Amino acid sequence: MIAKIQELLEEVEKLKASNLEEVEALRIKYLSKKGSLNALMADFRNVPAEMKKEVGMKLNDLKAKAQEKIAALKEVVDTQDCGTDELDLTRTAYPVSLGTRHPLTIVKNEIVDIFSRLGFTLAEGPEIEDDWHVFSALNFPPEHPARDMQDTFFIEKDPDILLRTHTSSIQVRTMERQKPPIRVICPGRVFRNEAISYRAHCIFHQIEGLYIDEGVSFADMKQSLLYFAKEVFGEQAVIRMRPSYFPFTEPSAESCNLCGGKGCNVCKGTGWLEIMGCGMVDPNVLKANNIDPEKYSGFAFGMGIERIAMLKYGVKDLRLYFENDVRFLHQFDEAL
Ligand code: 2NL
Repeated sequence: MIAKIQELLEEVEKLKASNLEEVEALRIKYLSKKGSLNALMADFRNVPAEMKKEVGMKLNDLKAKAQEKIAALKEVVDTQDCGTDELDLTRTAYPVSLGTRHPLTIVKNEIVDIFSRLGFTLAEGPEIEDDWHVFSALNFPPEHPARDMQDTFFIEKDPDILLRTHTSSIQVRTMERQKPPIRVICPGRVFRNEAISYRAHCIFHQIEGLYIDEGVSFADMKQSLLYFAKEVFGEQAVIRMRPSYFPFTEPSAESCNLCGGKGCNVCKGTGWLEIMGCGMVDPNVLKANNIDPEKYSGFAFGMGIERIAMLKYGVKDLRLYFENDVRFLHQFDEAL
């Protein structure tokens, strides 16, 4: 069997054709239902079990090479045909298949759009940052674990240059440039020193929002985030807030969305899914950014775009977002 495969392989490699009819004849001879490759495939049944793996691999290889060779011959003949006087008016005018938006881009655009309807404007910033914009201006104490090499990718030490671990640095840069009222929505890539698995990656995407003005309250935050949940997950969505902790907000909360399905394994039977973190901007953060905490207050929130996209589309493995396998990406054509 192996000798036969080898023989066919050599034969296939030497194939020649000078027009489309000849290519088609070769295709029928080798690749059609009654072709020589299928005949070999039928013999595969009689190969002893211990040889099946080796023979199977060789057979697959032969099939791939034969398909490749015949496609290459067709390509050559096709281009040659173009050189003749005969114009093929039946060929597609634009044989370019269009790409689609990445699911994370679709979800990011949707979130930006929802908050823009609440008066938030888009802001972006650099991925390579300094200590001030990522940690110090956000009330991270000097000994906070996020400042450690284990959690953050440092490019240089003293002074620290690092890859941003959250997009809050964009809001800090906004506060540098602009006096309140401030209402910004900040999407971007962030980087953390984490082992890659189905639920974690060292590069992922976040979107954060910040609203600062006179008299901004926790109730304003709750209502804005409820509007957001209804827009993303549907009118039936309800939220609840659970106390949480972030260095840059006080009080802080996790906003959870009620999951519709009974026995859903994402919510582990509790019925609630954490969708984002949020809170009232800590007065220390306002002070560090030259905003008077006696006059102004604000709320901020942050969420992982991968997480929202996972909940929205039921994607179970985060790594799919980064592999760019078109069989995965094309499933989001409809969502455009
Ligand atoms: C999460 C939590 C959060 C913020 C981000 C923030 C930014 C400034 C001031 C205060 Cl400039 N807060 N951002 C606040 C609360 C939560 O993110 O779980 N992110 C994925």
